[in-house]
Amino acid sequence: MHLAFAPRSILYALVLVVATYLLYVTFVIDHSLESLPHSAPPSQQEIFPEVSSEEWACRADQVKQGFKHAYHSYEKYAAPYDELLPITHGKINNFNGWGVTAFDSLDTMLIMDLQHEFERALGIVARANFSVSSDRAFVPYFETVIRYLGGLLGAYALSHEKLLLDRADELAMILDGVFDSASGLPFYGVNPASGKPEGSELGILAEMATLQLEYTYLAKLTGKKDYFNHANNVMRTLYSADLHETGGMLPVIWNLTSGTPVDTHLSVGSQADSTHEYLLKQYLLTGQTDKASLEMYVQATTFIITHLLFISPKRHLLYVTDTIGSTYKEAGTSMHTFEHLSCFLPGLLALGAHLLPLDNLASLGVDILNLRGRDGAYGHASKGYRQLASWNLKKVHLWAAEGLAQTCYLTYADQASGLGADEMVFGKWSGSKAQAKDHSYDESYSWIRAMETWRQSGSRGPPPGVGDKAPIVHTEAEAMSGWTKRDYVMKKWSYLLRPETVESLFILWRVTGDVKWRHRGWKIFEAIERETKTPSGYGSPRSVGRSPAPLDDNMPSYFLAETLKYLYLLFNDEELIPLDRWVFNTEAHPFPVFEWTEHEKTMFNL
Ligand code: DMJ
Repeated sequence: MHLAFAPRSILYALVLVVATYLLYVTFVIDHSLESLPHSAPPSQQEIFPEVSSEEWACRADQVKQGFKHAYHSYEKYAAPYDELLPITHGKINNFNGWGVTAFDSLDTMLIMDLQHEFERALGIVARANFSVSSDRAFVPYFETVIRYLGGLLGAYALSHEKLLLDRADELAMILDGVFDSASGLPFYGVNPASGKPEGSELGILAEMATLQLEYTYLAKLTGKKDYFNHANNVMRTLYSADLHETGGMLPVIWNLTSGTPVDTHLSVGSQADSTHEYLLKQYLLTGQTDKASLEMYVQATTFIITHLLFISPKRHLLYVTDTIGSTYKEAGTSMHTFEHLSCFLPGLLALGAHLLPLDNLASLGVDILNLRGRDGAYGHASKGYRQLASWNLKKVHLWAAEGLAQTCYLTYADQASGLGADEMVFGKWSGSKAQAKDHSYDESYSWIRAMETWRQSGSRGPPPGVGDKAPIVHTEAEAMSGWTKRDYVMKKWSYLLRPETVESLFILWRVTGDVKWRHRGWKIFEAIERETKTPSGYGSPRSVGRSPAPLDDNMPSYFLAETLKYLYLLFNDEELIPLDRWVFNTEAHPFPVFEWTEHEKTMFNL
């Protein structure tokens, strides 16, 4: 039959077939990772020049000079206010008005051997009045703990300066009213004068469960049982929570009266990050004795590895994301956003792989299929636990760490400014509800699935997502013109002087000894110097896609507490703060690993 004479319905049918085929080619074949291990882009190692140990020492010194520039500017224009406004030479009280930059910087000064700055900062610490002005009725608990209390304790650990411990003890007592909930989990804030707690019955995971390291160390130093109990109560509450709905992962929102989770939104980045971090670090701080923390860490990382790690379509970049939804089914739906905040994860995984017998957890009495005595029964997630149980966990954690750290670094190296954006979206993700319900995308790009295919193929190449990749540099205009070869688009363009990526580079350098992590850190420091330095401090680039980058007028205290500290430690050859003897709190304040004495065990009912 000649086509021209075909009935209209046959023509429609043909058009339909062709259109379906085109859609299939665009959305299904393009998404399929069946051939992922074989089609992985070849490893494209960046070539870095030989650098002598004298040169690394000189680089460490340049970071120290950068710190001096930032802190001297703070002293000149802002102290004893909280933070410096580095463009207008101004000052701001945005964290209680007690001089947060001075408190947060104390132990960085000690590590960098800046004795004069330390002595001057002690004056600010001594004079700080732990109250609030009448226009602010309360202090935010989480930030006060990680920056002020953590800063005092880290500096005490390194100096044994009595004033620091006295003030830490005084501050913790002033904050104590925050625990006045039925569950004993802390409220959002507290009025330091009246002790009255502030905030709703609903708590955010990171804000209510990031105190264990600070309070446990403070209990060790003071012998006070109350501090121990606060930390212990948080850990026991997390441990006894029913997490079937979320596959064993701690969700973001909790009820402070009942001490139970109330949603299924899962995050590795904002609102959750430091709680996952403290599961491992609490175990390490207490001389590897708190088995409940270890089990929770294995559980959280198992869920993350099997449900929240994905690999991008063309460059095969490994990334970690969050989920949306209010039921478990939806909770399995990934958003494919990737936050700068999540870039602490590669460092954490590398630290755990380095210090834990992950390839022989049985030696510690831990069974991945029977975590918390629950027989691995985590609904839809159980398959993931069984899947991971068949792998060498030490290797998998280290591979994930290397792949994620490589991606975190590339999100800097890909930009015109050489700095990393605060948030990106990976893949062909539209963010629409319809796509959220389409699980085929998640299945196609799941890292653990790609790993299974890689294992079955017997490939000798690196696992999917692991191995070096070349940067693809785009200007802001290019990056805004739609989907690019980079596999991701920007969601938040700013670089807020954050530490997470250099933190992970530092840990990977210490753990693997591979100098590429140091070189990458140096490139980032060069970009910080080039793009963010002002005559009076360092500003925060509004768009990483531009060079020179337009700057916002703020210099967060964590830039001195964390970003510059980790960069200094990365370049310094002296192995200061060995990872097996010190644990960094989430604001990079180092606490020494310890063991409980028999007397303490009796006192704390251990
Ligand atoms: C820091 O204050 C801490 O690391 C916190 O846990 C979250 N991130 C900020 C800096 O990005």
